[in-house]
Amino acid sequence: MNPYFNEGWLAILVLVPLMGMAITAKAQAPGKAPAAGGDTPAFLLPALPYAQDALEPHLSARTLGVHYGKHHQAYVDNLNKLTAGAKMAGLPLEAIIRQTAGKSDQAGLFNNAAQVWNHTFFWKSMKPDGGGAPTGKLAERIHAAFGSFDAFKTAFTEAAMAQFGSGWAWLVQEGDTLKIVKTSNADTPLAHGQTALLACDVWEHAYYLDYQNRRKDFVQAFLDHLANWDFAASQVE
Ligand code: MN3
Repeated sequence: MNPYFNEGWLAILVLVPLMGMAITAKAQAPGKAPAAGGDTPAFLLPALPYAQDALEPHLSARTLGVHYGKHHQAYVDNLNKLTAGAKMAGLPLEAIIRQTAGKSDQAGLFNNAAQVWNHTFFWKSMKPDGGGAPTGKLAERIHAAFGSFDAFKTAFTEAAMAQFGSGWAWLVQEGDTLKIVKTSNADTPLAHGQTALLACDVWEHAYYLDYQNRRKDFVQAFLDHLANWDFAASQVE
């Protein structure tokens, strides 16, 4: 009697049903529970407004790849986990941020929702060949609020440097006035009744691969080469 004959048939007898189960399981996974709305997450990572290498040499593709592809994506993923099956999942991001702001029992939800919003705003606050000075009405309002554009730049840099640890520097509109504010961690002007015009992320992950501990050089590059003043002007109310 040939022992290989028996083993071969044994293998076929065991493997064929297993393969069938695998194929069936694979075919069922993507379409499971279509009646419940499928697996489409409530919040998606918005597309970057430019290519990942478009801000070089001031911000590298490596920095943008990690910052957008890992950090921003993680905030989106966490937000989806935290809102899964909850009523909040159906609300606009801004409403979640306003509803959870200042509530210590909802800090996780606030932090992730606000960071999704802050980063989307930050990408729009930059553009290739940005920087320079604003024009038109925004320029007039900056002069009225800070005395000159140079004075604005000095004050914005000081705010970015004075933010101890992780956070953000912002140009905001509050009523009829423009202000520079800094916020800690995920905190955002949205939670304080202010309208954000321009954002600079000063978490170390925003600049460390390119500038290491030289936050001031990063802020300078942001103002001189990246700031998108057309976007800022479009946000003025
Ligand atoms: Mn960041």
